[in-house]
Amino acid sequence: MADPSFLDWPFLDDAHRRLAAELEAWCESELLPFVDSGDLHDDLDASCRRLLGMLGAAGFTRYAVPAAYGGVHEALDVRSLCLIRMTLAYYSGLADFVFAMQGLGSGTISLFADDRIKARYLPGVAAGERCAAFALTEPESGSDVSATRTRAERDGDEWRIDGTKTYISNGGIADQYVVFARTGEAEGARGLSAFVVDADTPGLEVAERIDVIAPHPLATLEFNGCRVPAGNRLGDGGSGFKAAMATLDIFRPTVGAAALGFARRALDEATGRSRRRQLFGAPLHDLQLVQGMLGESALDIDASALLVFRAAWAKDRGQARITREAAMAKLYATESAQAVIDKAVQIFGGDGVLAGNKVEELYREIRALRIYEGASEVQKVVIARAHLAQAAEADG
Ligand code: COS
Repeated sequence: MADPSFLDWPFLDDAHRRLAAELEAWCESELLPFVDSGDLHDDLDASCRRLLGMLGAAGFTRYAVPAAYGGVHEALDVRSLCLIRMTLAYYSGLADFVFAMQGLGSGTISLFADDRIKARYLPGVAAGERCAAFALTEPESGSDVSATRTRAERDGDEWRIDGTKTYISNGGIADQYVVFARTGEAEGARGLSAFVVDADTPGLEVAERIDVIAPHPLATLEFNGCRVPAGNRLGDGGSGFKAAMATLDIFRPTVGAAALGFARRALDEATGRSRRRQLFGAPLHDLQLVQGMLGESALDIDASALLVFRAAWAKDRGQARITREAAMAKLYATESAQAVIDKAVQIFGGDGVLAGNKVEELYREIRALRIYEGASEVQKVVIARAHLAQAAEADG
């Protein structure tokens, strides 16, 4: 079992410790039997719906939404989101994915929509009855959000949306999408707006399902004359870029938390292997090179946890922007989890690359986290800009 001592750190309070214990027990009694049943990837869409139902019935999806609309905390509690992602990821990448998308997919609504839209879309997300998605990326704009080409034009009391979104998680199974489109208030970043679009809106089609190394529902969406009511715009016209960034600020630490969950599992697997496996007449962990790998991994895991829970705590205690802290948490936790998992595969030797071995699964699961919600290179730019801004401010 992974080291639980981080739960005593001052970033967390008793409610978090209770949540961690409750979730751990649920994972052992409910999630693990489902994951171990082995048919998780036979019908991916059905598994995701089943996991969503399970997470909803257990009350965990309520953490993805504010209390006024069926959630647990008055505002999204980032430490709870991180704890949940970290724990689910330890047991199942797919379970973590399903939970994460309820938060990211509805986050812009929670933060920026008016009460009527919140009341319409959030309670179903909290209950695990409506599946949410976040549609930002396009074929020509991933890291450069200001290059978004999808357009939304006002036509009477509706918006008409045209364009293509790709790599959309939950694409094809979501009930609702938060979509970012160019509304033309200005060039670049200042001319985008966010909308919520029901999945069954005429003019919205799933053009293609996308297969990736760690399978989860992913699709390209086409918007062709897709009309939504004027009231489905989230926030002011032209505020879409900032809304996307503010949403990502909250969810980037949770990506770090998921990476932490994968890394914790990998270290547990590697530790078990190094204690069981005999080499040169002694347990594998007697070899100093193996100790070096275990030591570096344990260090990386604690450093990641410190950055993840520092970012989450800063947001929860009311810091207006955690852009820098969130970028550091995501960057460090995802990059170091990749290294921890790679070492675990190495410690397993040939068995580590066998299809079906847990460390082989983790090796595939971790890769996308260094890319989605802002690639590692973007996080470095964000951190450097914040650093330079601080330096300029200090100089007056
Ligand atoms: N919160 C609120 N506002 C923010 C913000 C944040 N986190 N980050 C930037 N802004 C504001 C800026 O303050 C600026 O406001 P003003 O126009 O009033 O000055 C505006 O947004 C534009 O910011 P900036 O000039 O930094 O925009 P860039 O186009 O240079 O964007 C990066 C830079 C690369 C950092 C940004 O596009 C990004 O994070 N890209 C990655 C996107 C991503 O995560 N994609 C994955 C899709 S989801 S899987």
